[in-house]
Amino acid sequence: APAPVTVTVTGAAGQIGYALLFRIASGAMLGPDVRVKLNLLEIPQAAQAAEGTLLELQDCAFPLLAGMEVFEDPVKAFDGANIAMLVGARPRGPGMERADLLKANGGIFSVQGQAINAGAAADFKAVVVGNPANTNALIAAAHARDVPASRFTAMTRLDHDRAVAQLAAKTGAPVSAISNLAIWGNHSASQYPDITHATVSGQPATELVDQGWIADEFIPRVAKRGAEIIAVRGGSSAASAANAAIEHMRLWVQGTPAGDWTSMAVPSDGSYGVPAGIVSSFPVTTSGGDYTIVPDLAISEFSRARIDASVAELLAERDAVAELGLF
Ligand code: NAX
Repeated sequence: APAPVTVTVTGAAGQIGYALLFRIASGAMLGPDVRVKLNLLEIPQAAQAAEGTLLELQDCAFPLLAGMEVFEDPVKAFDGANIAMLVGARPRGPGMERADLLKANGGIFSVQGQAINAGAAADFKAVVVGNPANTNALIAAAHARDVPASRFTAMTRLDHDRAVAQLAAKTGAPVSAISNLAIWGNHSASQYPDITHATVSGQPATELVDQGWIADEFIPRVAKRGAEIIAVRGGSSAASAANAAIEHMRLWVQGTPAGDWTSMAVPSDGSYGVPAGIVSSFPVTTSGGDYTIVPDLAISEFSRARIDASVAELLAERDAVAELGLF
């Protein structure tokens, strides 16, 4: 049998980590024939809780789970890693300034970038879930000099799935009938969920909904869905975020279906006027473990303004971390 795939999960004792690990071990991410080894990275205060999760993983007797270990040292946790799910991050506390948040997370992701550089596998791939996800990916990539920056991506698949679900609910179509929806920009309230290329059972989505709904209901609902979940559930999105992280990586490794794409925040190559280097969400197709930004889409004036606004926010985040010496 081929060697198991080593998957490093940071923030393993957190709520997303708890929703993520069991599904990875069950084969939901890499497929029913691929054995996995789970490396759980946590901070010392949470390492014991992560050990408890290991006991539960053991009790599942997953046939695909070839090994598992908890680490507090990033260098050990990323040694030989093929895949990293970078979930652990410093949340914004009460009274915390934005610069403090960027600084705390910059500290985490620069150290992890260096650890990845030191020992990750040649086919290494990372998805950053921990916020500010796009900028954390930028920082990690900058500190992993020998790893192509393209291997550091950030998650906007949750936004993508939220948008698909809202469009399905509005049109009365099943989610499986919807394709070619895209998220552009930052994983933040400035993101642009774009249905101008989307189809519902083959029909252009823009023929089924009006512009007022798109601008005044759909876009804000998707962009602020995280806050809605907190308000209703009393806690931030966990299982849906874990599901999206699995989908992000599953599609990257196993490929997007013919005729459709996914949304991923990836280092820009200058496509669509997004300055090269910043990690911004695009529609991408994947094949053979590589991704390609979907080329040559027509961008409406409305779309252009929304993309530019979110990109401006990403540039401001980049400048802020550059000022802090983190990038
Ligand atoms: P939790 O606070 O439940 O868990 C975070 C875990 O990370 C904790 O166990 C903590 O000990 C650990 N951690 C902190 N620093 C670490 C480090 N240096 N190394 C390893 N582990 C470390 O948060 P949870 O709800 O699981 O959310 C995790 C992150 O996902 C947050 O940053 C959150 O903002 C972000 N989200 C991102 C989403 C996205 O779409 N990109 C959506 C969901 C989520 O809000």
